[in-house]
Amino acid sequence: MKSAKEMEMVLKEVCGKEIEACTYEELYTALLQYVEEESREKVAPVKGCKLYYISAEFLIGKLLSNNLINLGLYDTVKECLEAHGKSMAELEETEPEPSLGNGGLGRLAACFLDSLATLKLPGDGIGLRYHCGLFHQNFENGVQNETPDFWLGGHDWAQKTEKTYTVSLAGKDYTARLYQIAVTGYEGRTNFLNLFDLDTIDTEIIGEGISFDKTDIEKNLTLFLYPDDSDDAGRLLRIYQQYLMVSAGAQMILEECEERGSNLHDLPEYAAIQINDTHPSMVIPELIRLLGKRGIEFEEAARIVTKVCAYTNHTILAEALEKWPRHYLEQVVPQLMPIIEKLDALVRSRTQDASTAIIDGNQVVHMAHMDIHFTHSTNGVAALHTEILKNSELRNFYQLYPEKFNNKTNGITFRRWLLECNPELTAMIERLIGPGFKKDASELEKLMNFVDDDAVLEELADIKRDNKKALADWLKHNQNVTVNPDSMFAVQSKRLHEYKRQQLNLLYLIHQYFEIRAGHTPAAPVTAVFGAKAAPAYTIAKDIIHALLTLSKVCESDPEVSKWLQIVFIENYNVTAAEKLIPACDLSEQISLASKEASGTGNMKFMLNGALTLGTMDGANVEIAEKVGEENIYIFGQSSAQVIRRYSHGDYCAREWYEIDANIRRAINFLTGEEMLKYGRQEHLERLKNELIGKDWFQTLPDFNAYIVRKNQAIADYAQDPKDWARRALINISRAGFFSSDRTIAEYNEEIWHLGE
Ligand code: 26V
Repeated sequence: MKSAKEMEMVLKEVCGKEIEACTYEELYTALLQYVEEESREKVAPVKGCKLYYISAEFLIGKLLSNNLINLGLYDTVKECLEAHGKSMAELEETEPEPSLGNGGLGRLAACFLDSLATLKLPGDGIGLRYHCGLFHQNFENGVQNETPDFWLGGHDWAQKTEKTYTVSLAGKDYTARLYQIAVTGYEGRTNFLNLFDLDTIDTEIIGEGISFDKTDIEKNLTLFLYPDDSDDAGRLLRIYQQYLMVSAGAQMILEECEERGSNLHDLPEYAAIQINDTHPSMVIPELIRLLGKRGIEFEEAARIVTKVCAYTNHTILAEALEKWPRHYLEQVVPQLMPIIEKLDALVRSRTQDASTAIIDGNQVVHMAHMDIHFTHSTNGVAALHTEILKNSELRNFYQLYPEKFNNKTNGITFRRWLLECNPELTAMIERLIGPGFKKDASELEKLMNFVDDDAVLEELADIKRDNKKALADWLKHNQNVTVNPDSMFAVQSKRLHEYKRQQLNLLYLIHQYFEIRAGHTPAAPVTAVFGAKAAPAYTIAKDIIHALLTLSKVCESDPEVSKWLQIVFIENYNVTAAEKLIPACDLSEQISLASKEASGTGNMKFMLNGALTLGTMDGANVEIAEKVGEENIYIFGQSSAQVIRRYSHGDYCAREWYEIDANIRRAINFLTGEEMLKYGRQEHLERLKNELIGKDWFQTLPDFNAYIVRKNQAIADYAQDPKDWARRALINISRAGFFSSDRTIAEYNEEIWHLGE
């Protein structure tokens, strides 16, 4: 362990001058280089089986502080910088956030890499080096606007290597180059995130906003994550991207295993591959193809690949379960089509059930079907989700292969989502129960000894107050909005999607607007905070953003209402923003339509940071409720069984609810009333109103009144008994241990991967 003095020597040497004389940019670069070297020291040779986690997304967040924490250097560096008048916070601002992911699926992959390295398990990530990643969001006149996020350019963590692989796309050869980001665990080993890219990518082809020529593969292949797929060219581009990732990845895996002594017939002893959702599914036929080229005949290759690969399902939403018209694959990856056909024939020899075919009667290729047939494990990401897969969505597959199905409830890394983002709370916990919880999260349970300790509860409340103040300062600095840290912070931050039901929150806020104007003020002032990006082509999602931004102005301009209710929308919500927002939250909004949110992981982050959850019995909320007990969570709404029944009967009629219920009618009509039209756009608001009355596919209206009651109960409890609120927050923290991704990864390893050292 280095002292601050030694750290000073290191920095001075790398920068070639006194720390005082360095810019933050220079210090950042020096530290990046230093951390890189320290991380490399922890690279260990692999014995036995190694994991390859293939994923289209890795939402890793900024790396400097995280790596310093994991290397045990954070306090030393901070002390050293402060001794020379430099601030860690300003240093952190110089680092761009890597734009390699979109939401929970990508963040989960990043948490998993941290836990693998922390548990000293050999496990690398495989993905793509997107030049602009997901778009940058800003609001212009109340509307989401998308621009490219040029996060590359300065000094970044991905090191260019000399390793390249040839990948054939539509019959033409391209050279995929490997870049590597070192992933250092907390007191653990160093693994790598392997990212592939082409040398020929050209950001100059980006035109207005995030538009570009989708057919110019050589220049565009890794420009953006999830390019707009509303046309053929966009959908083909997705397949091009996916194949680049899996073909280069599969070649790298085989090369590594052969170097370590595999004869490829014994590949399952050397490699485990986890397929993160369906985006990397083509790795199955690609591996079979590559094994074939090395002389292994088809049936054996299919058996080997089935043993090596495992698949994780992250959603039951039909539109997210990828399926491609056969002619797309014939165009982009003609070399895979004969293999996919043979796999389909093999399936048909196993079962008569046409619903499980890989290629259906309409010549559409179902990627998830291929995954389930030709991997040895299919897992859901929370207990309820896995049950729904087994009993509803994937029932026919479960009947075929009951032994393949298993649950792995998601988790989050406590290093980033507690140690890094909430140092004050971390220090308090450490003082009370010692440092063991950092590596064994179940030790948080020891905090239960303090739930009746007034001094501890007061301290916890003070920490929350400080974090709210810090968020308020950050919002002032970044968006020039002023919020009241003495109000209750109710936060809904996640991708914008109708199933997540930001529109339910919107209707509640309209309801509150009416109530306040009628003199029925809430028990405490409330700040409703949102963070959400909408997919650029998802019209209704963008309309919901517009309605919230418009309502925010309506509330702000009304002096009666603004005393009690403020709506804040964080621009460009990302990992960096989440790290500020989550520690400052009082009430965590997890209000998806039951059955639709596979797990959620934000729910876990908020709980760990001492927020109480207001949620439906969906995803991991169910397990959170089980852990904390019903008095320490606010549950409302229809059950998943009720929702599934309603869908299967097809008898939900939003208009009936609208016509019968005056509260619902009042809130929905307000969308196009004069207050809203004063600031908002009629076309957007009208479309949303019509959607809610005419369709409401995610059943917002049946849960509306229950949501109002539960939320107002939470606000009243918060206002009336702050000490009891703190007590319940502490119970939530102490019961959060289960949701550590270390636990999740240990389960994957014991039941699926069986990794070596
Ligand atoms: C699908 C699609 C479809 C086309 C547009 C772009 C796009 C991007 C991502 C996906 C995959 C959706 C699956 C997903 O992100 N699931 C989330 O996974 C989290 C980690 O398991 C889980 O906590 C969330 O509940 C689940 O929604």
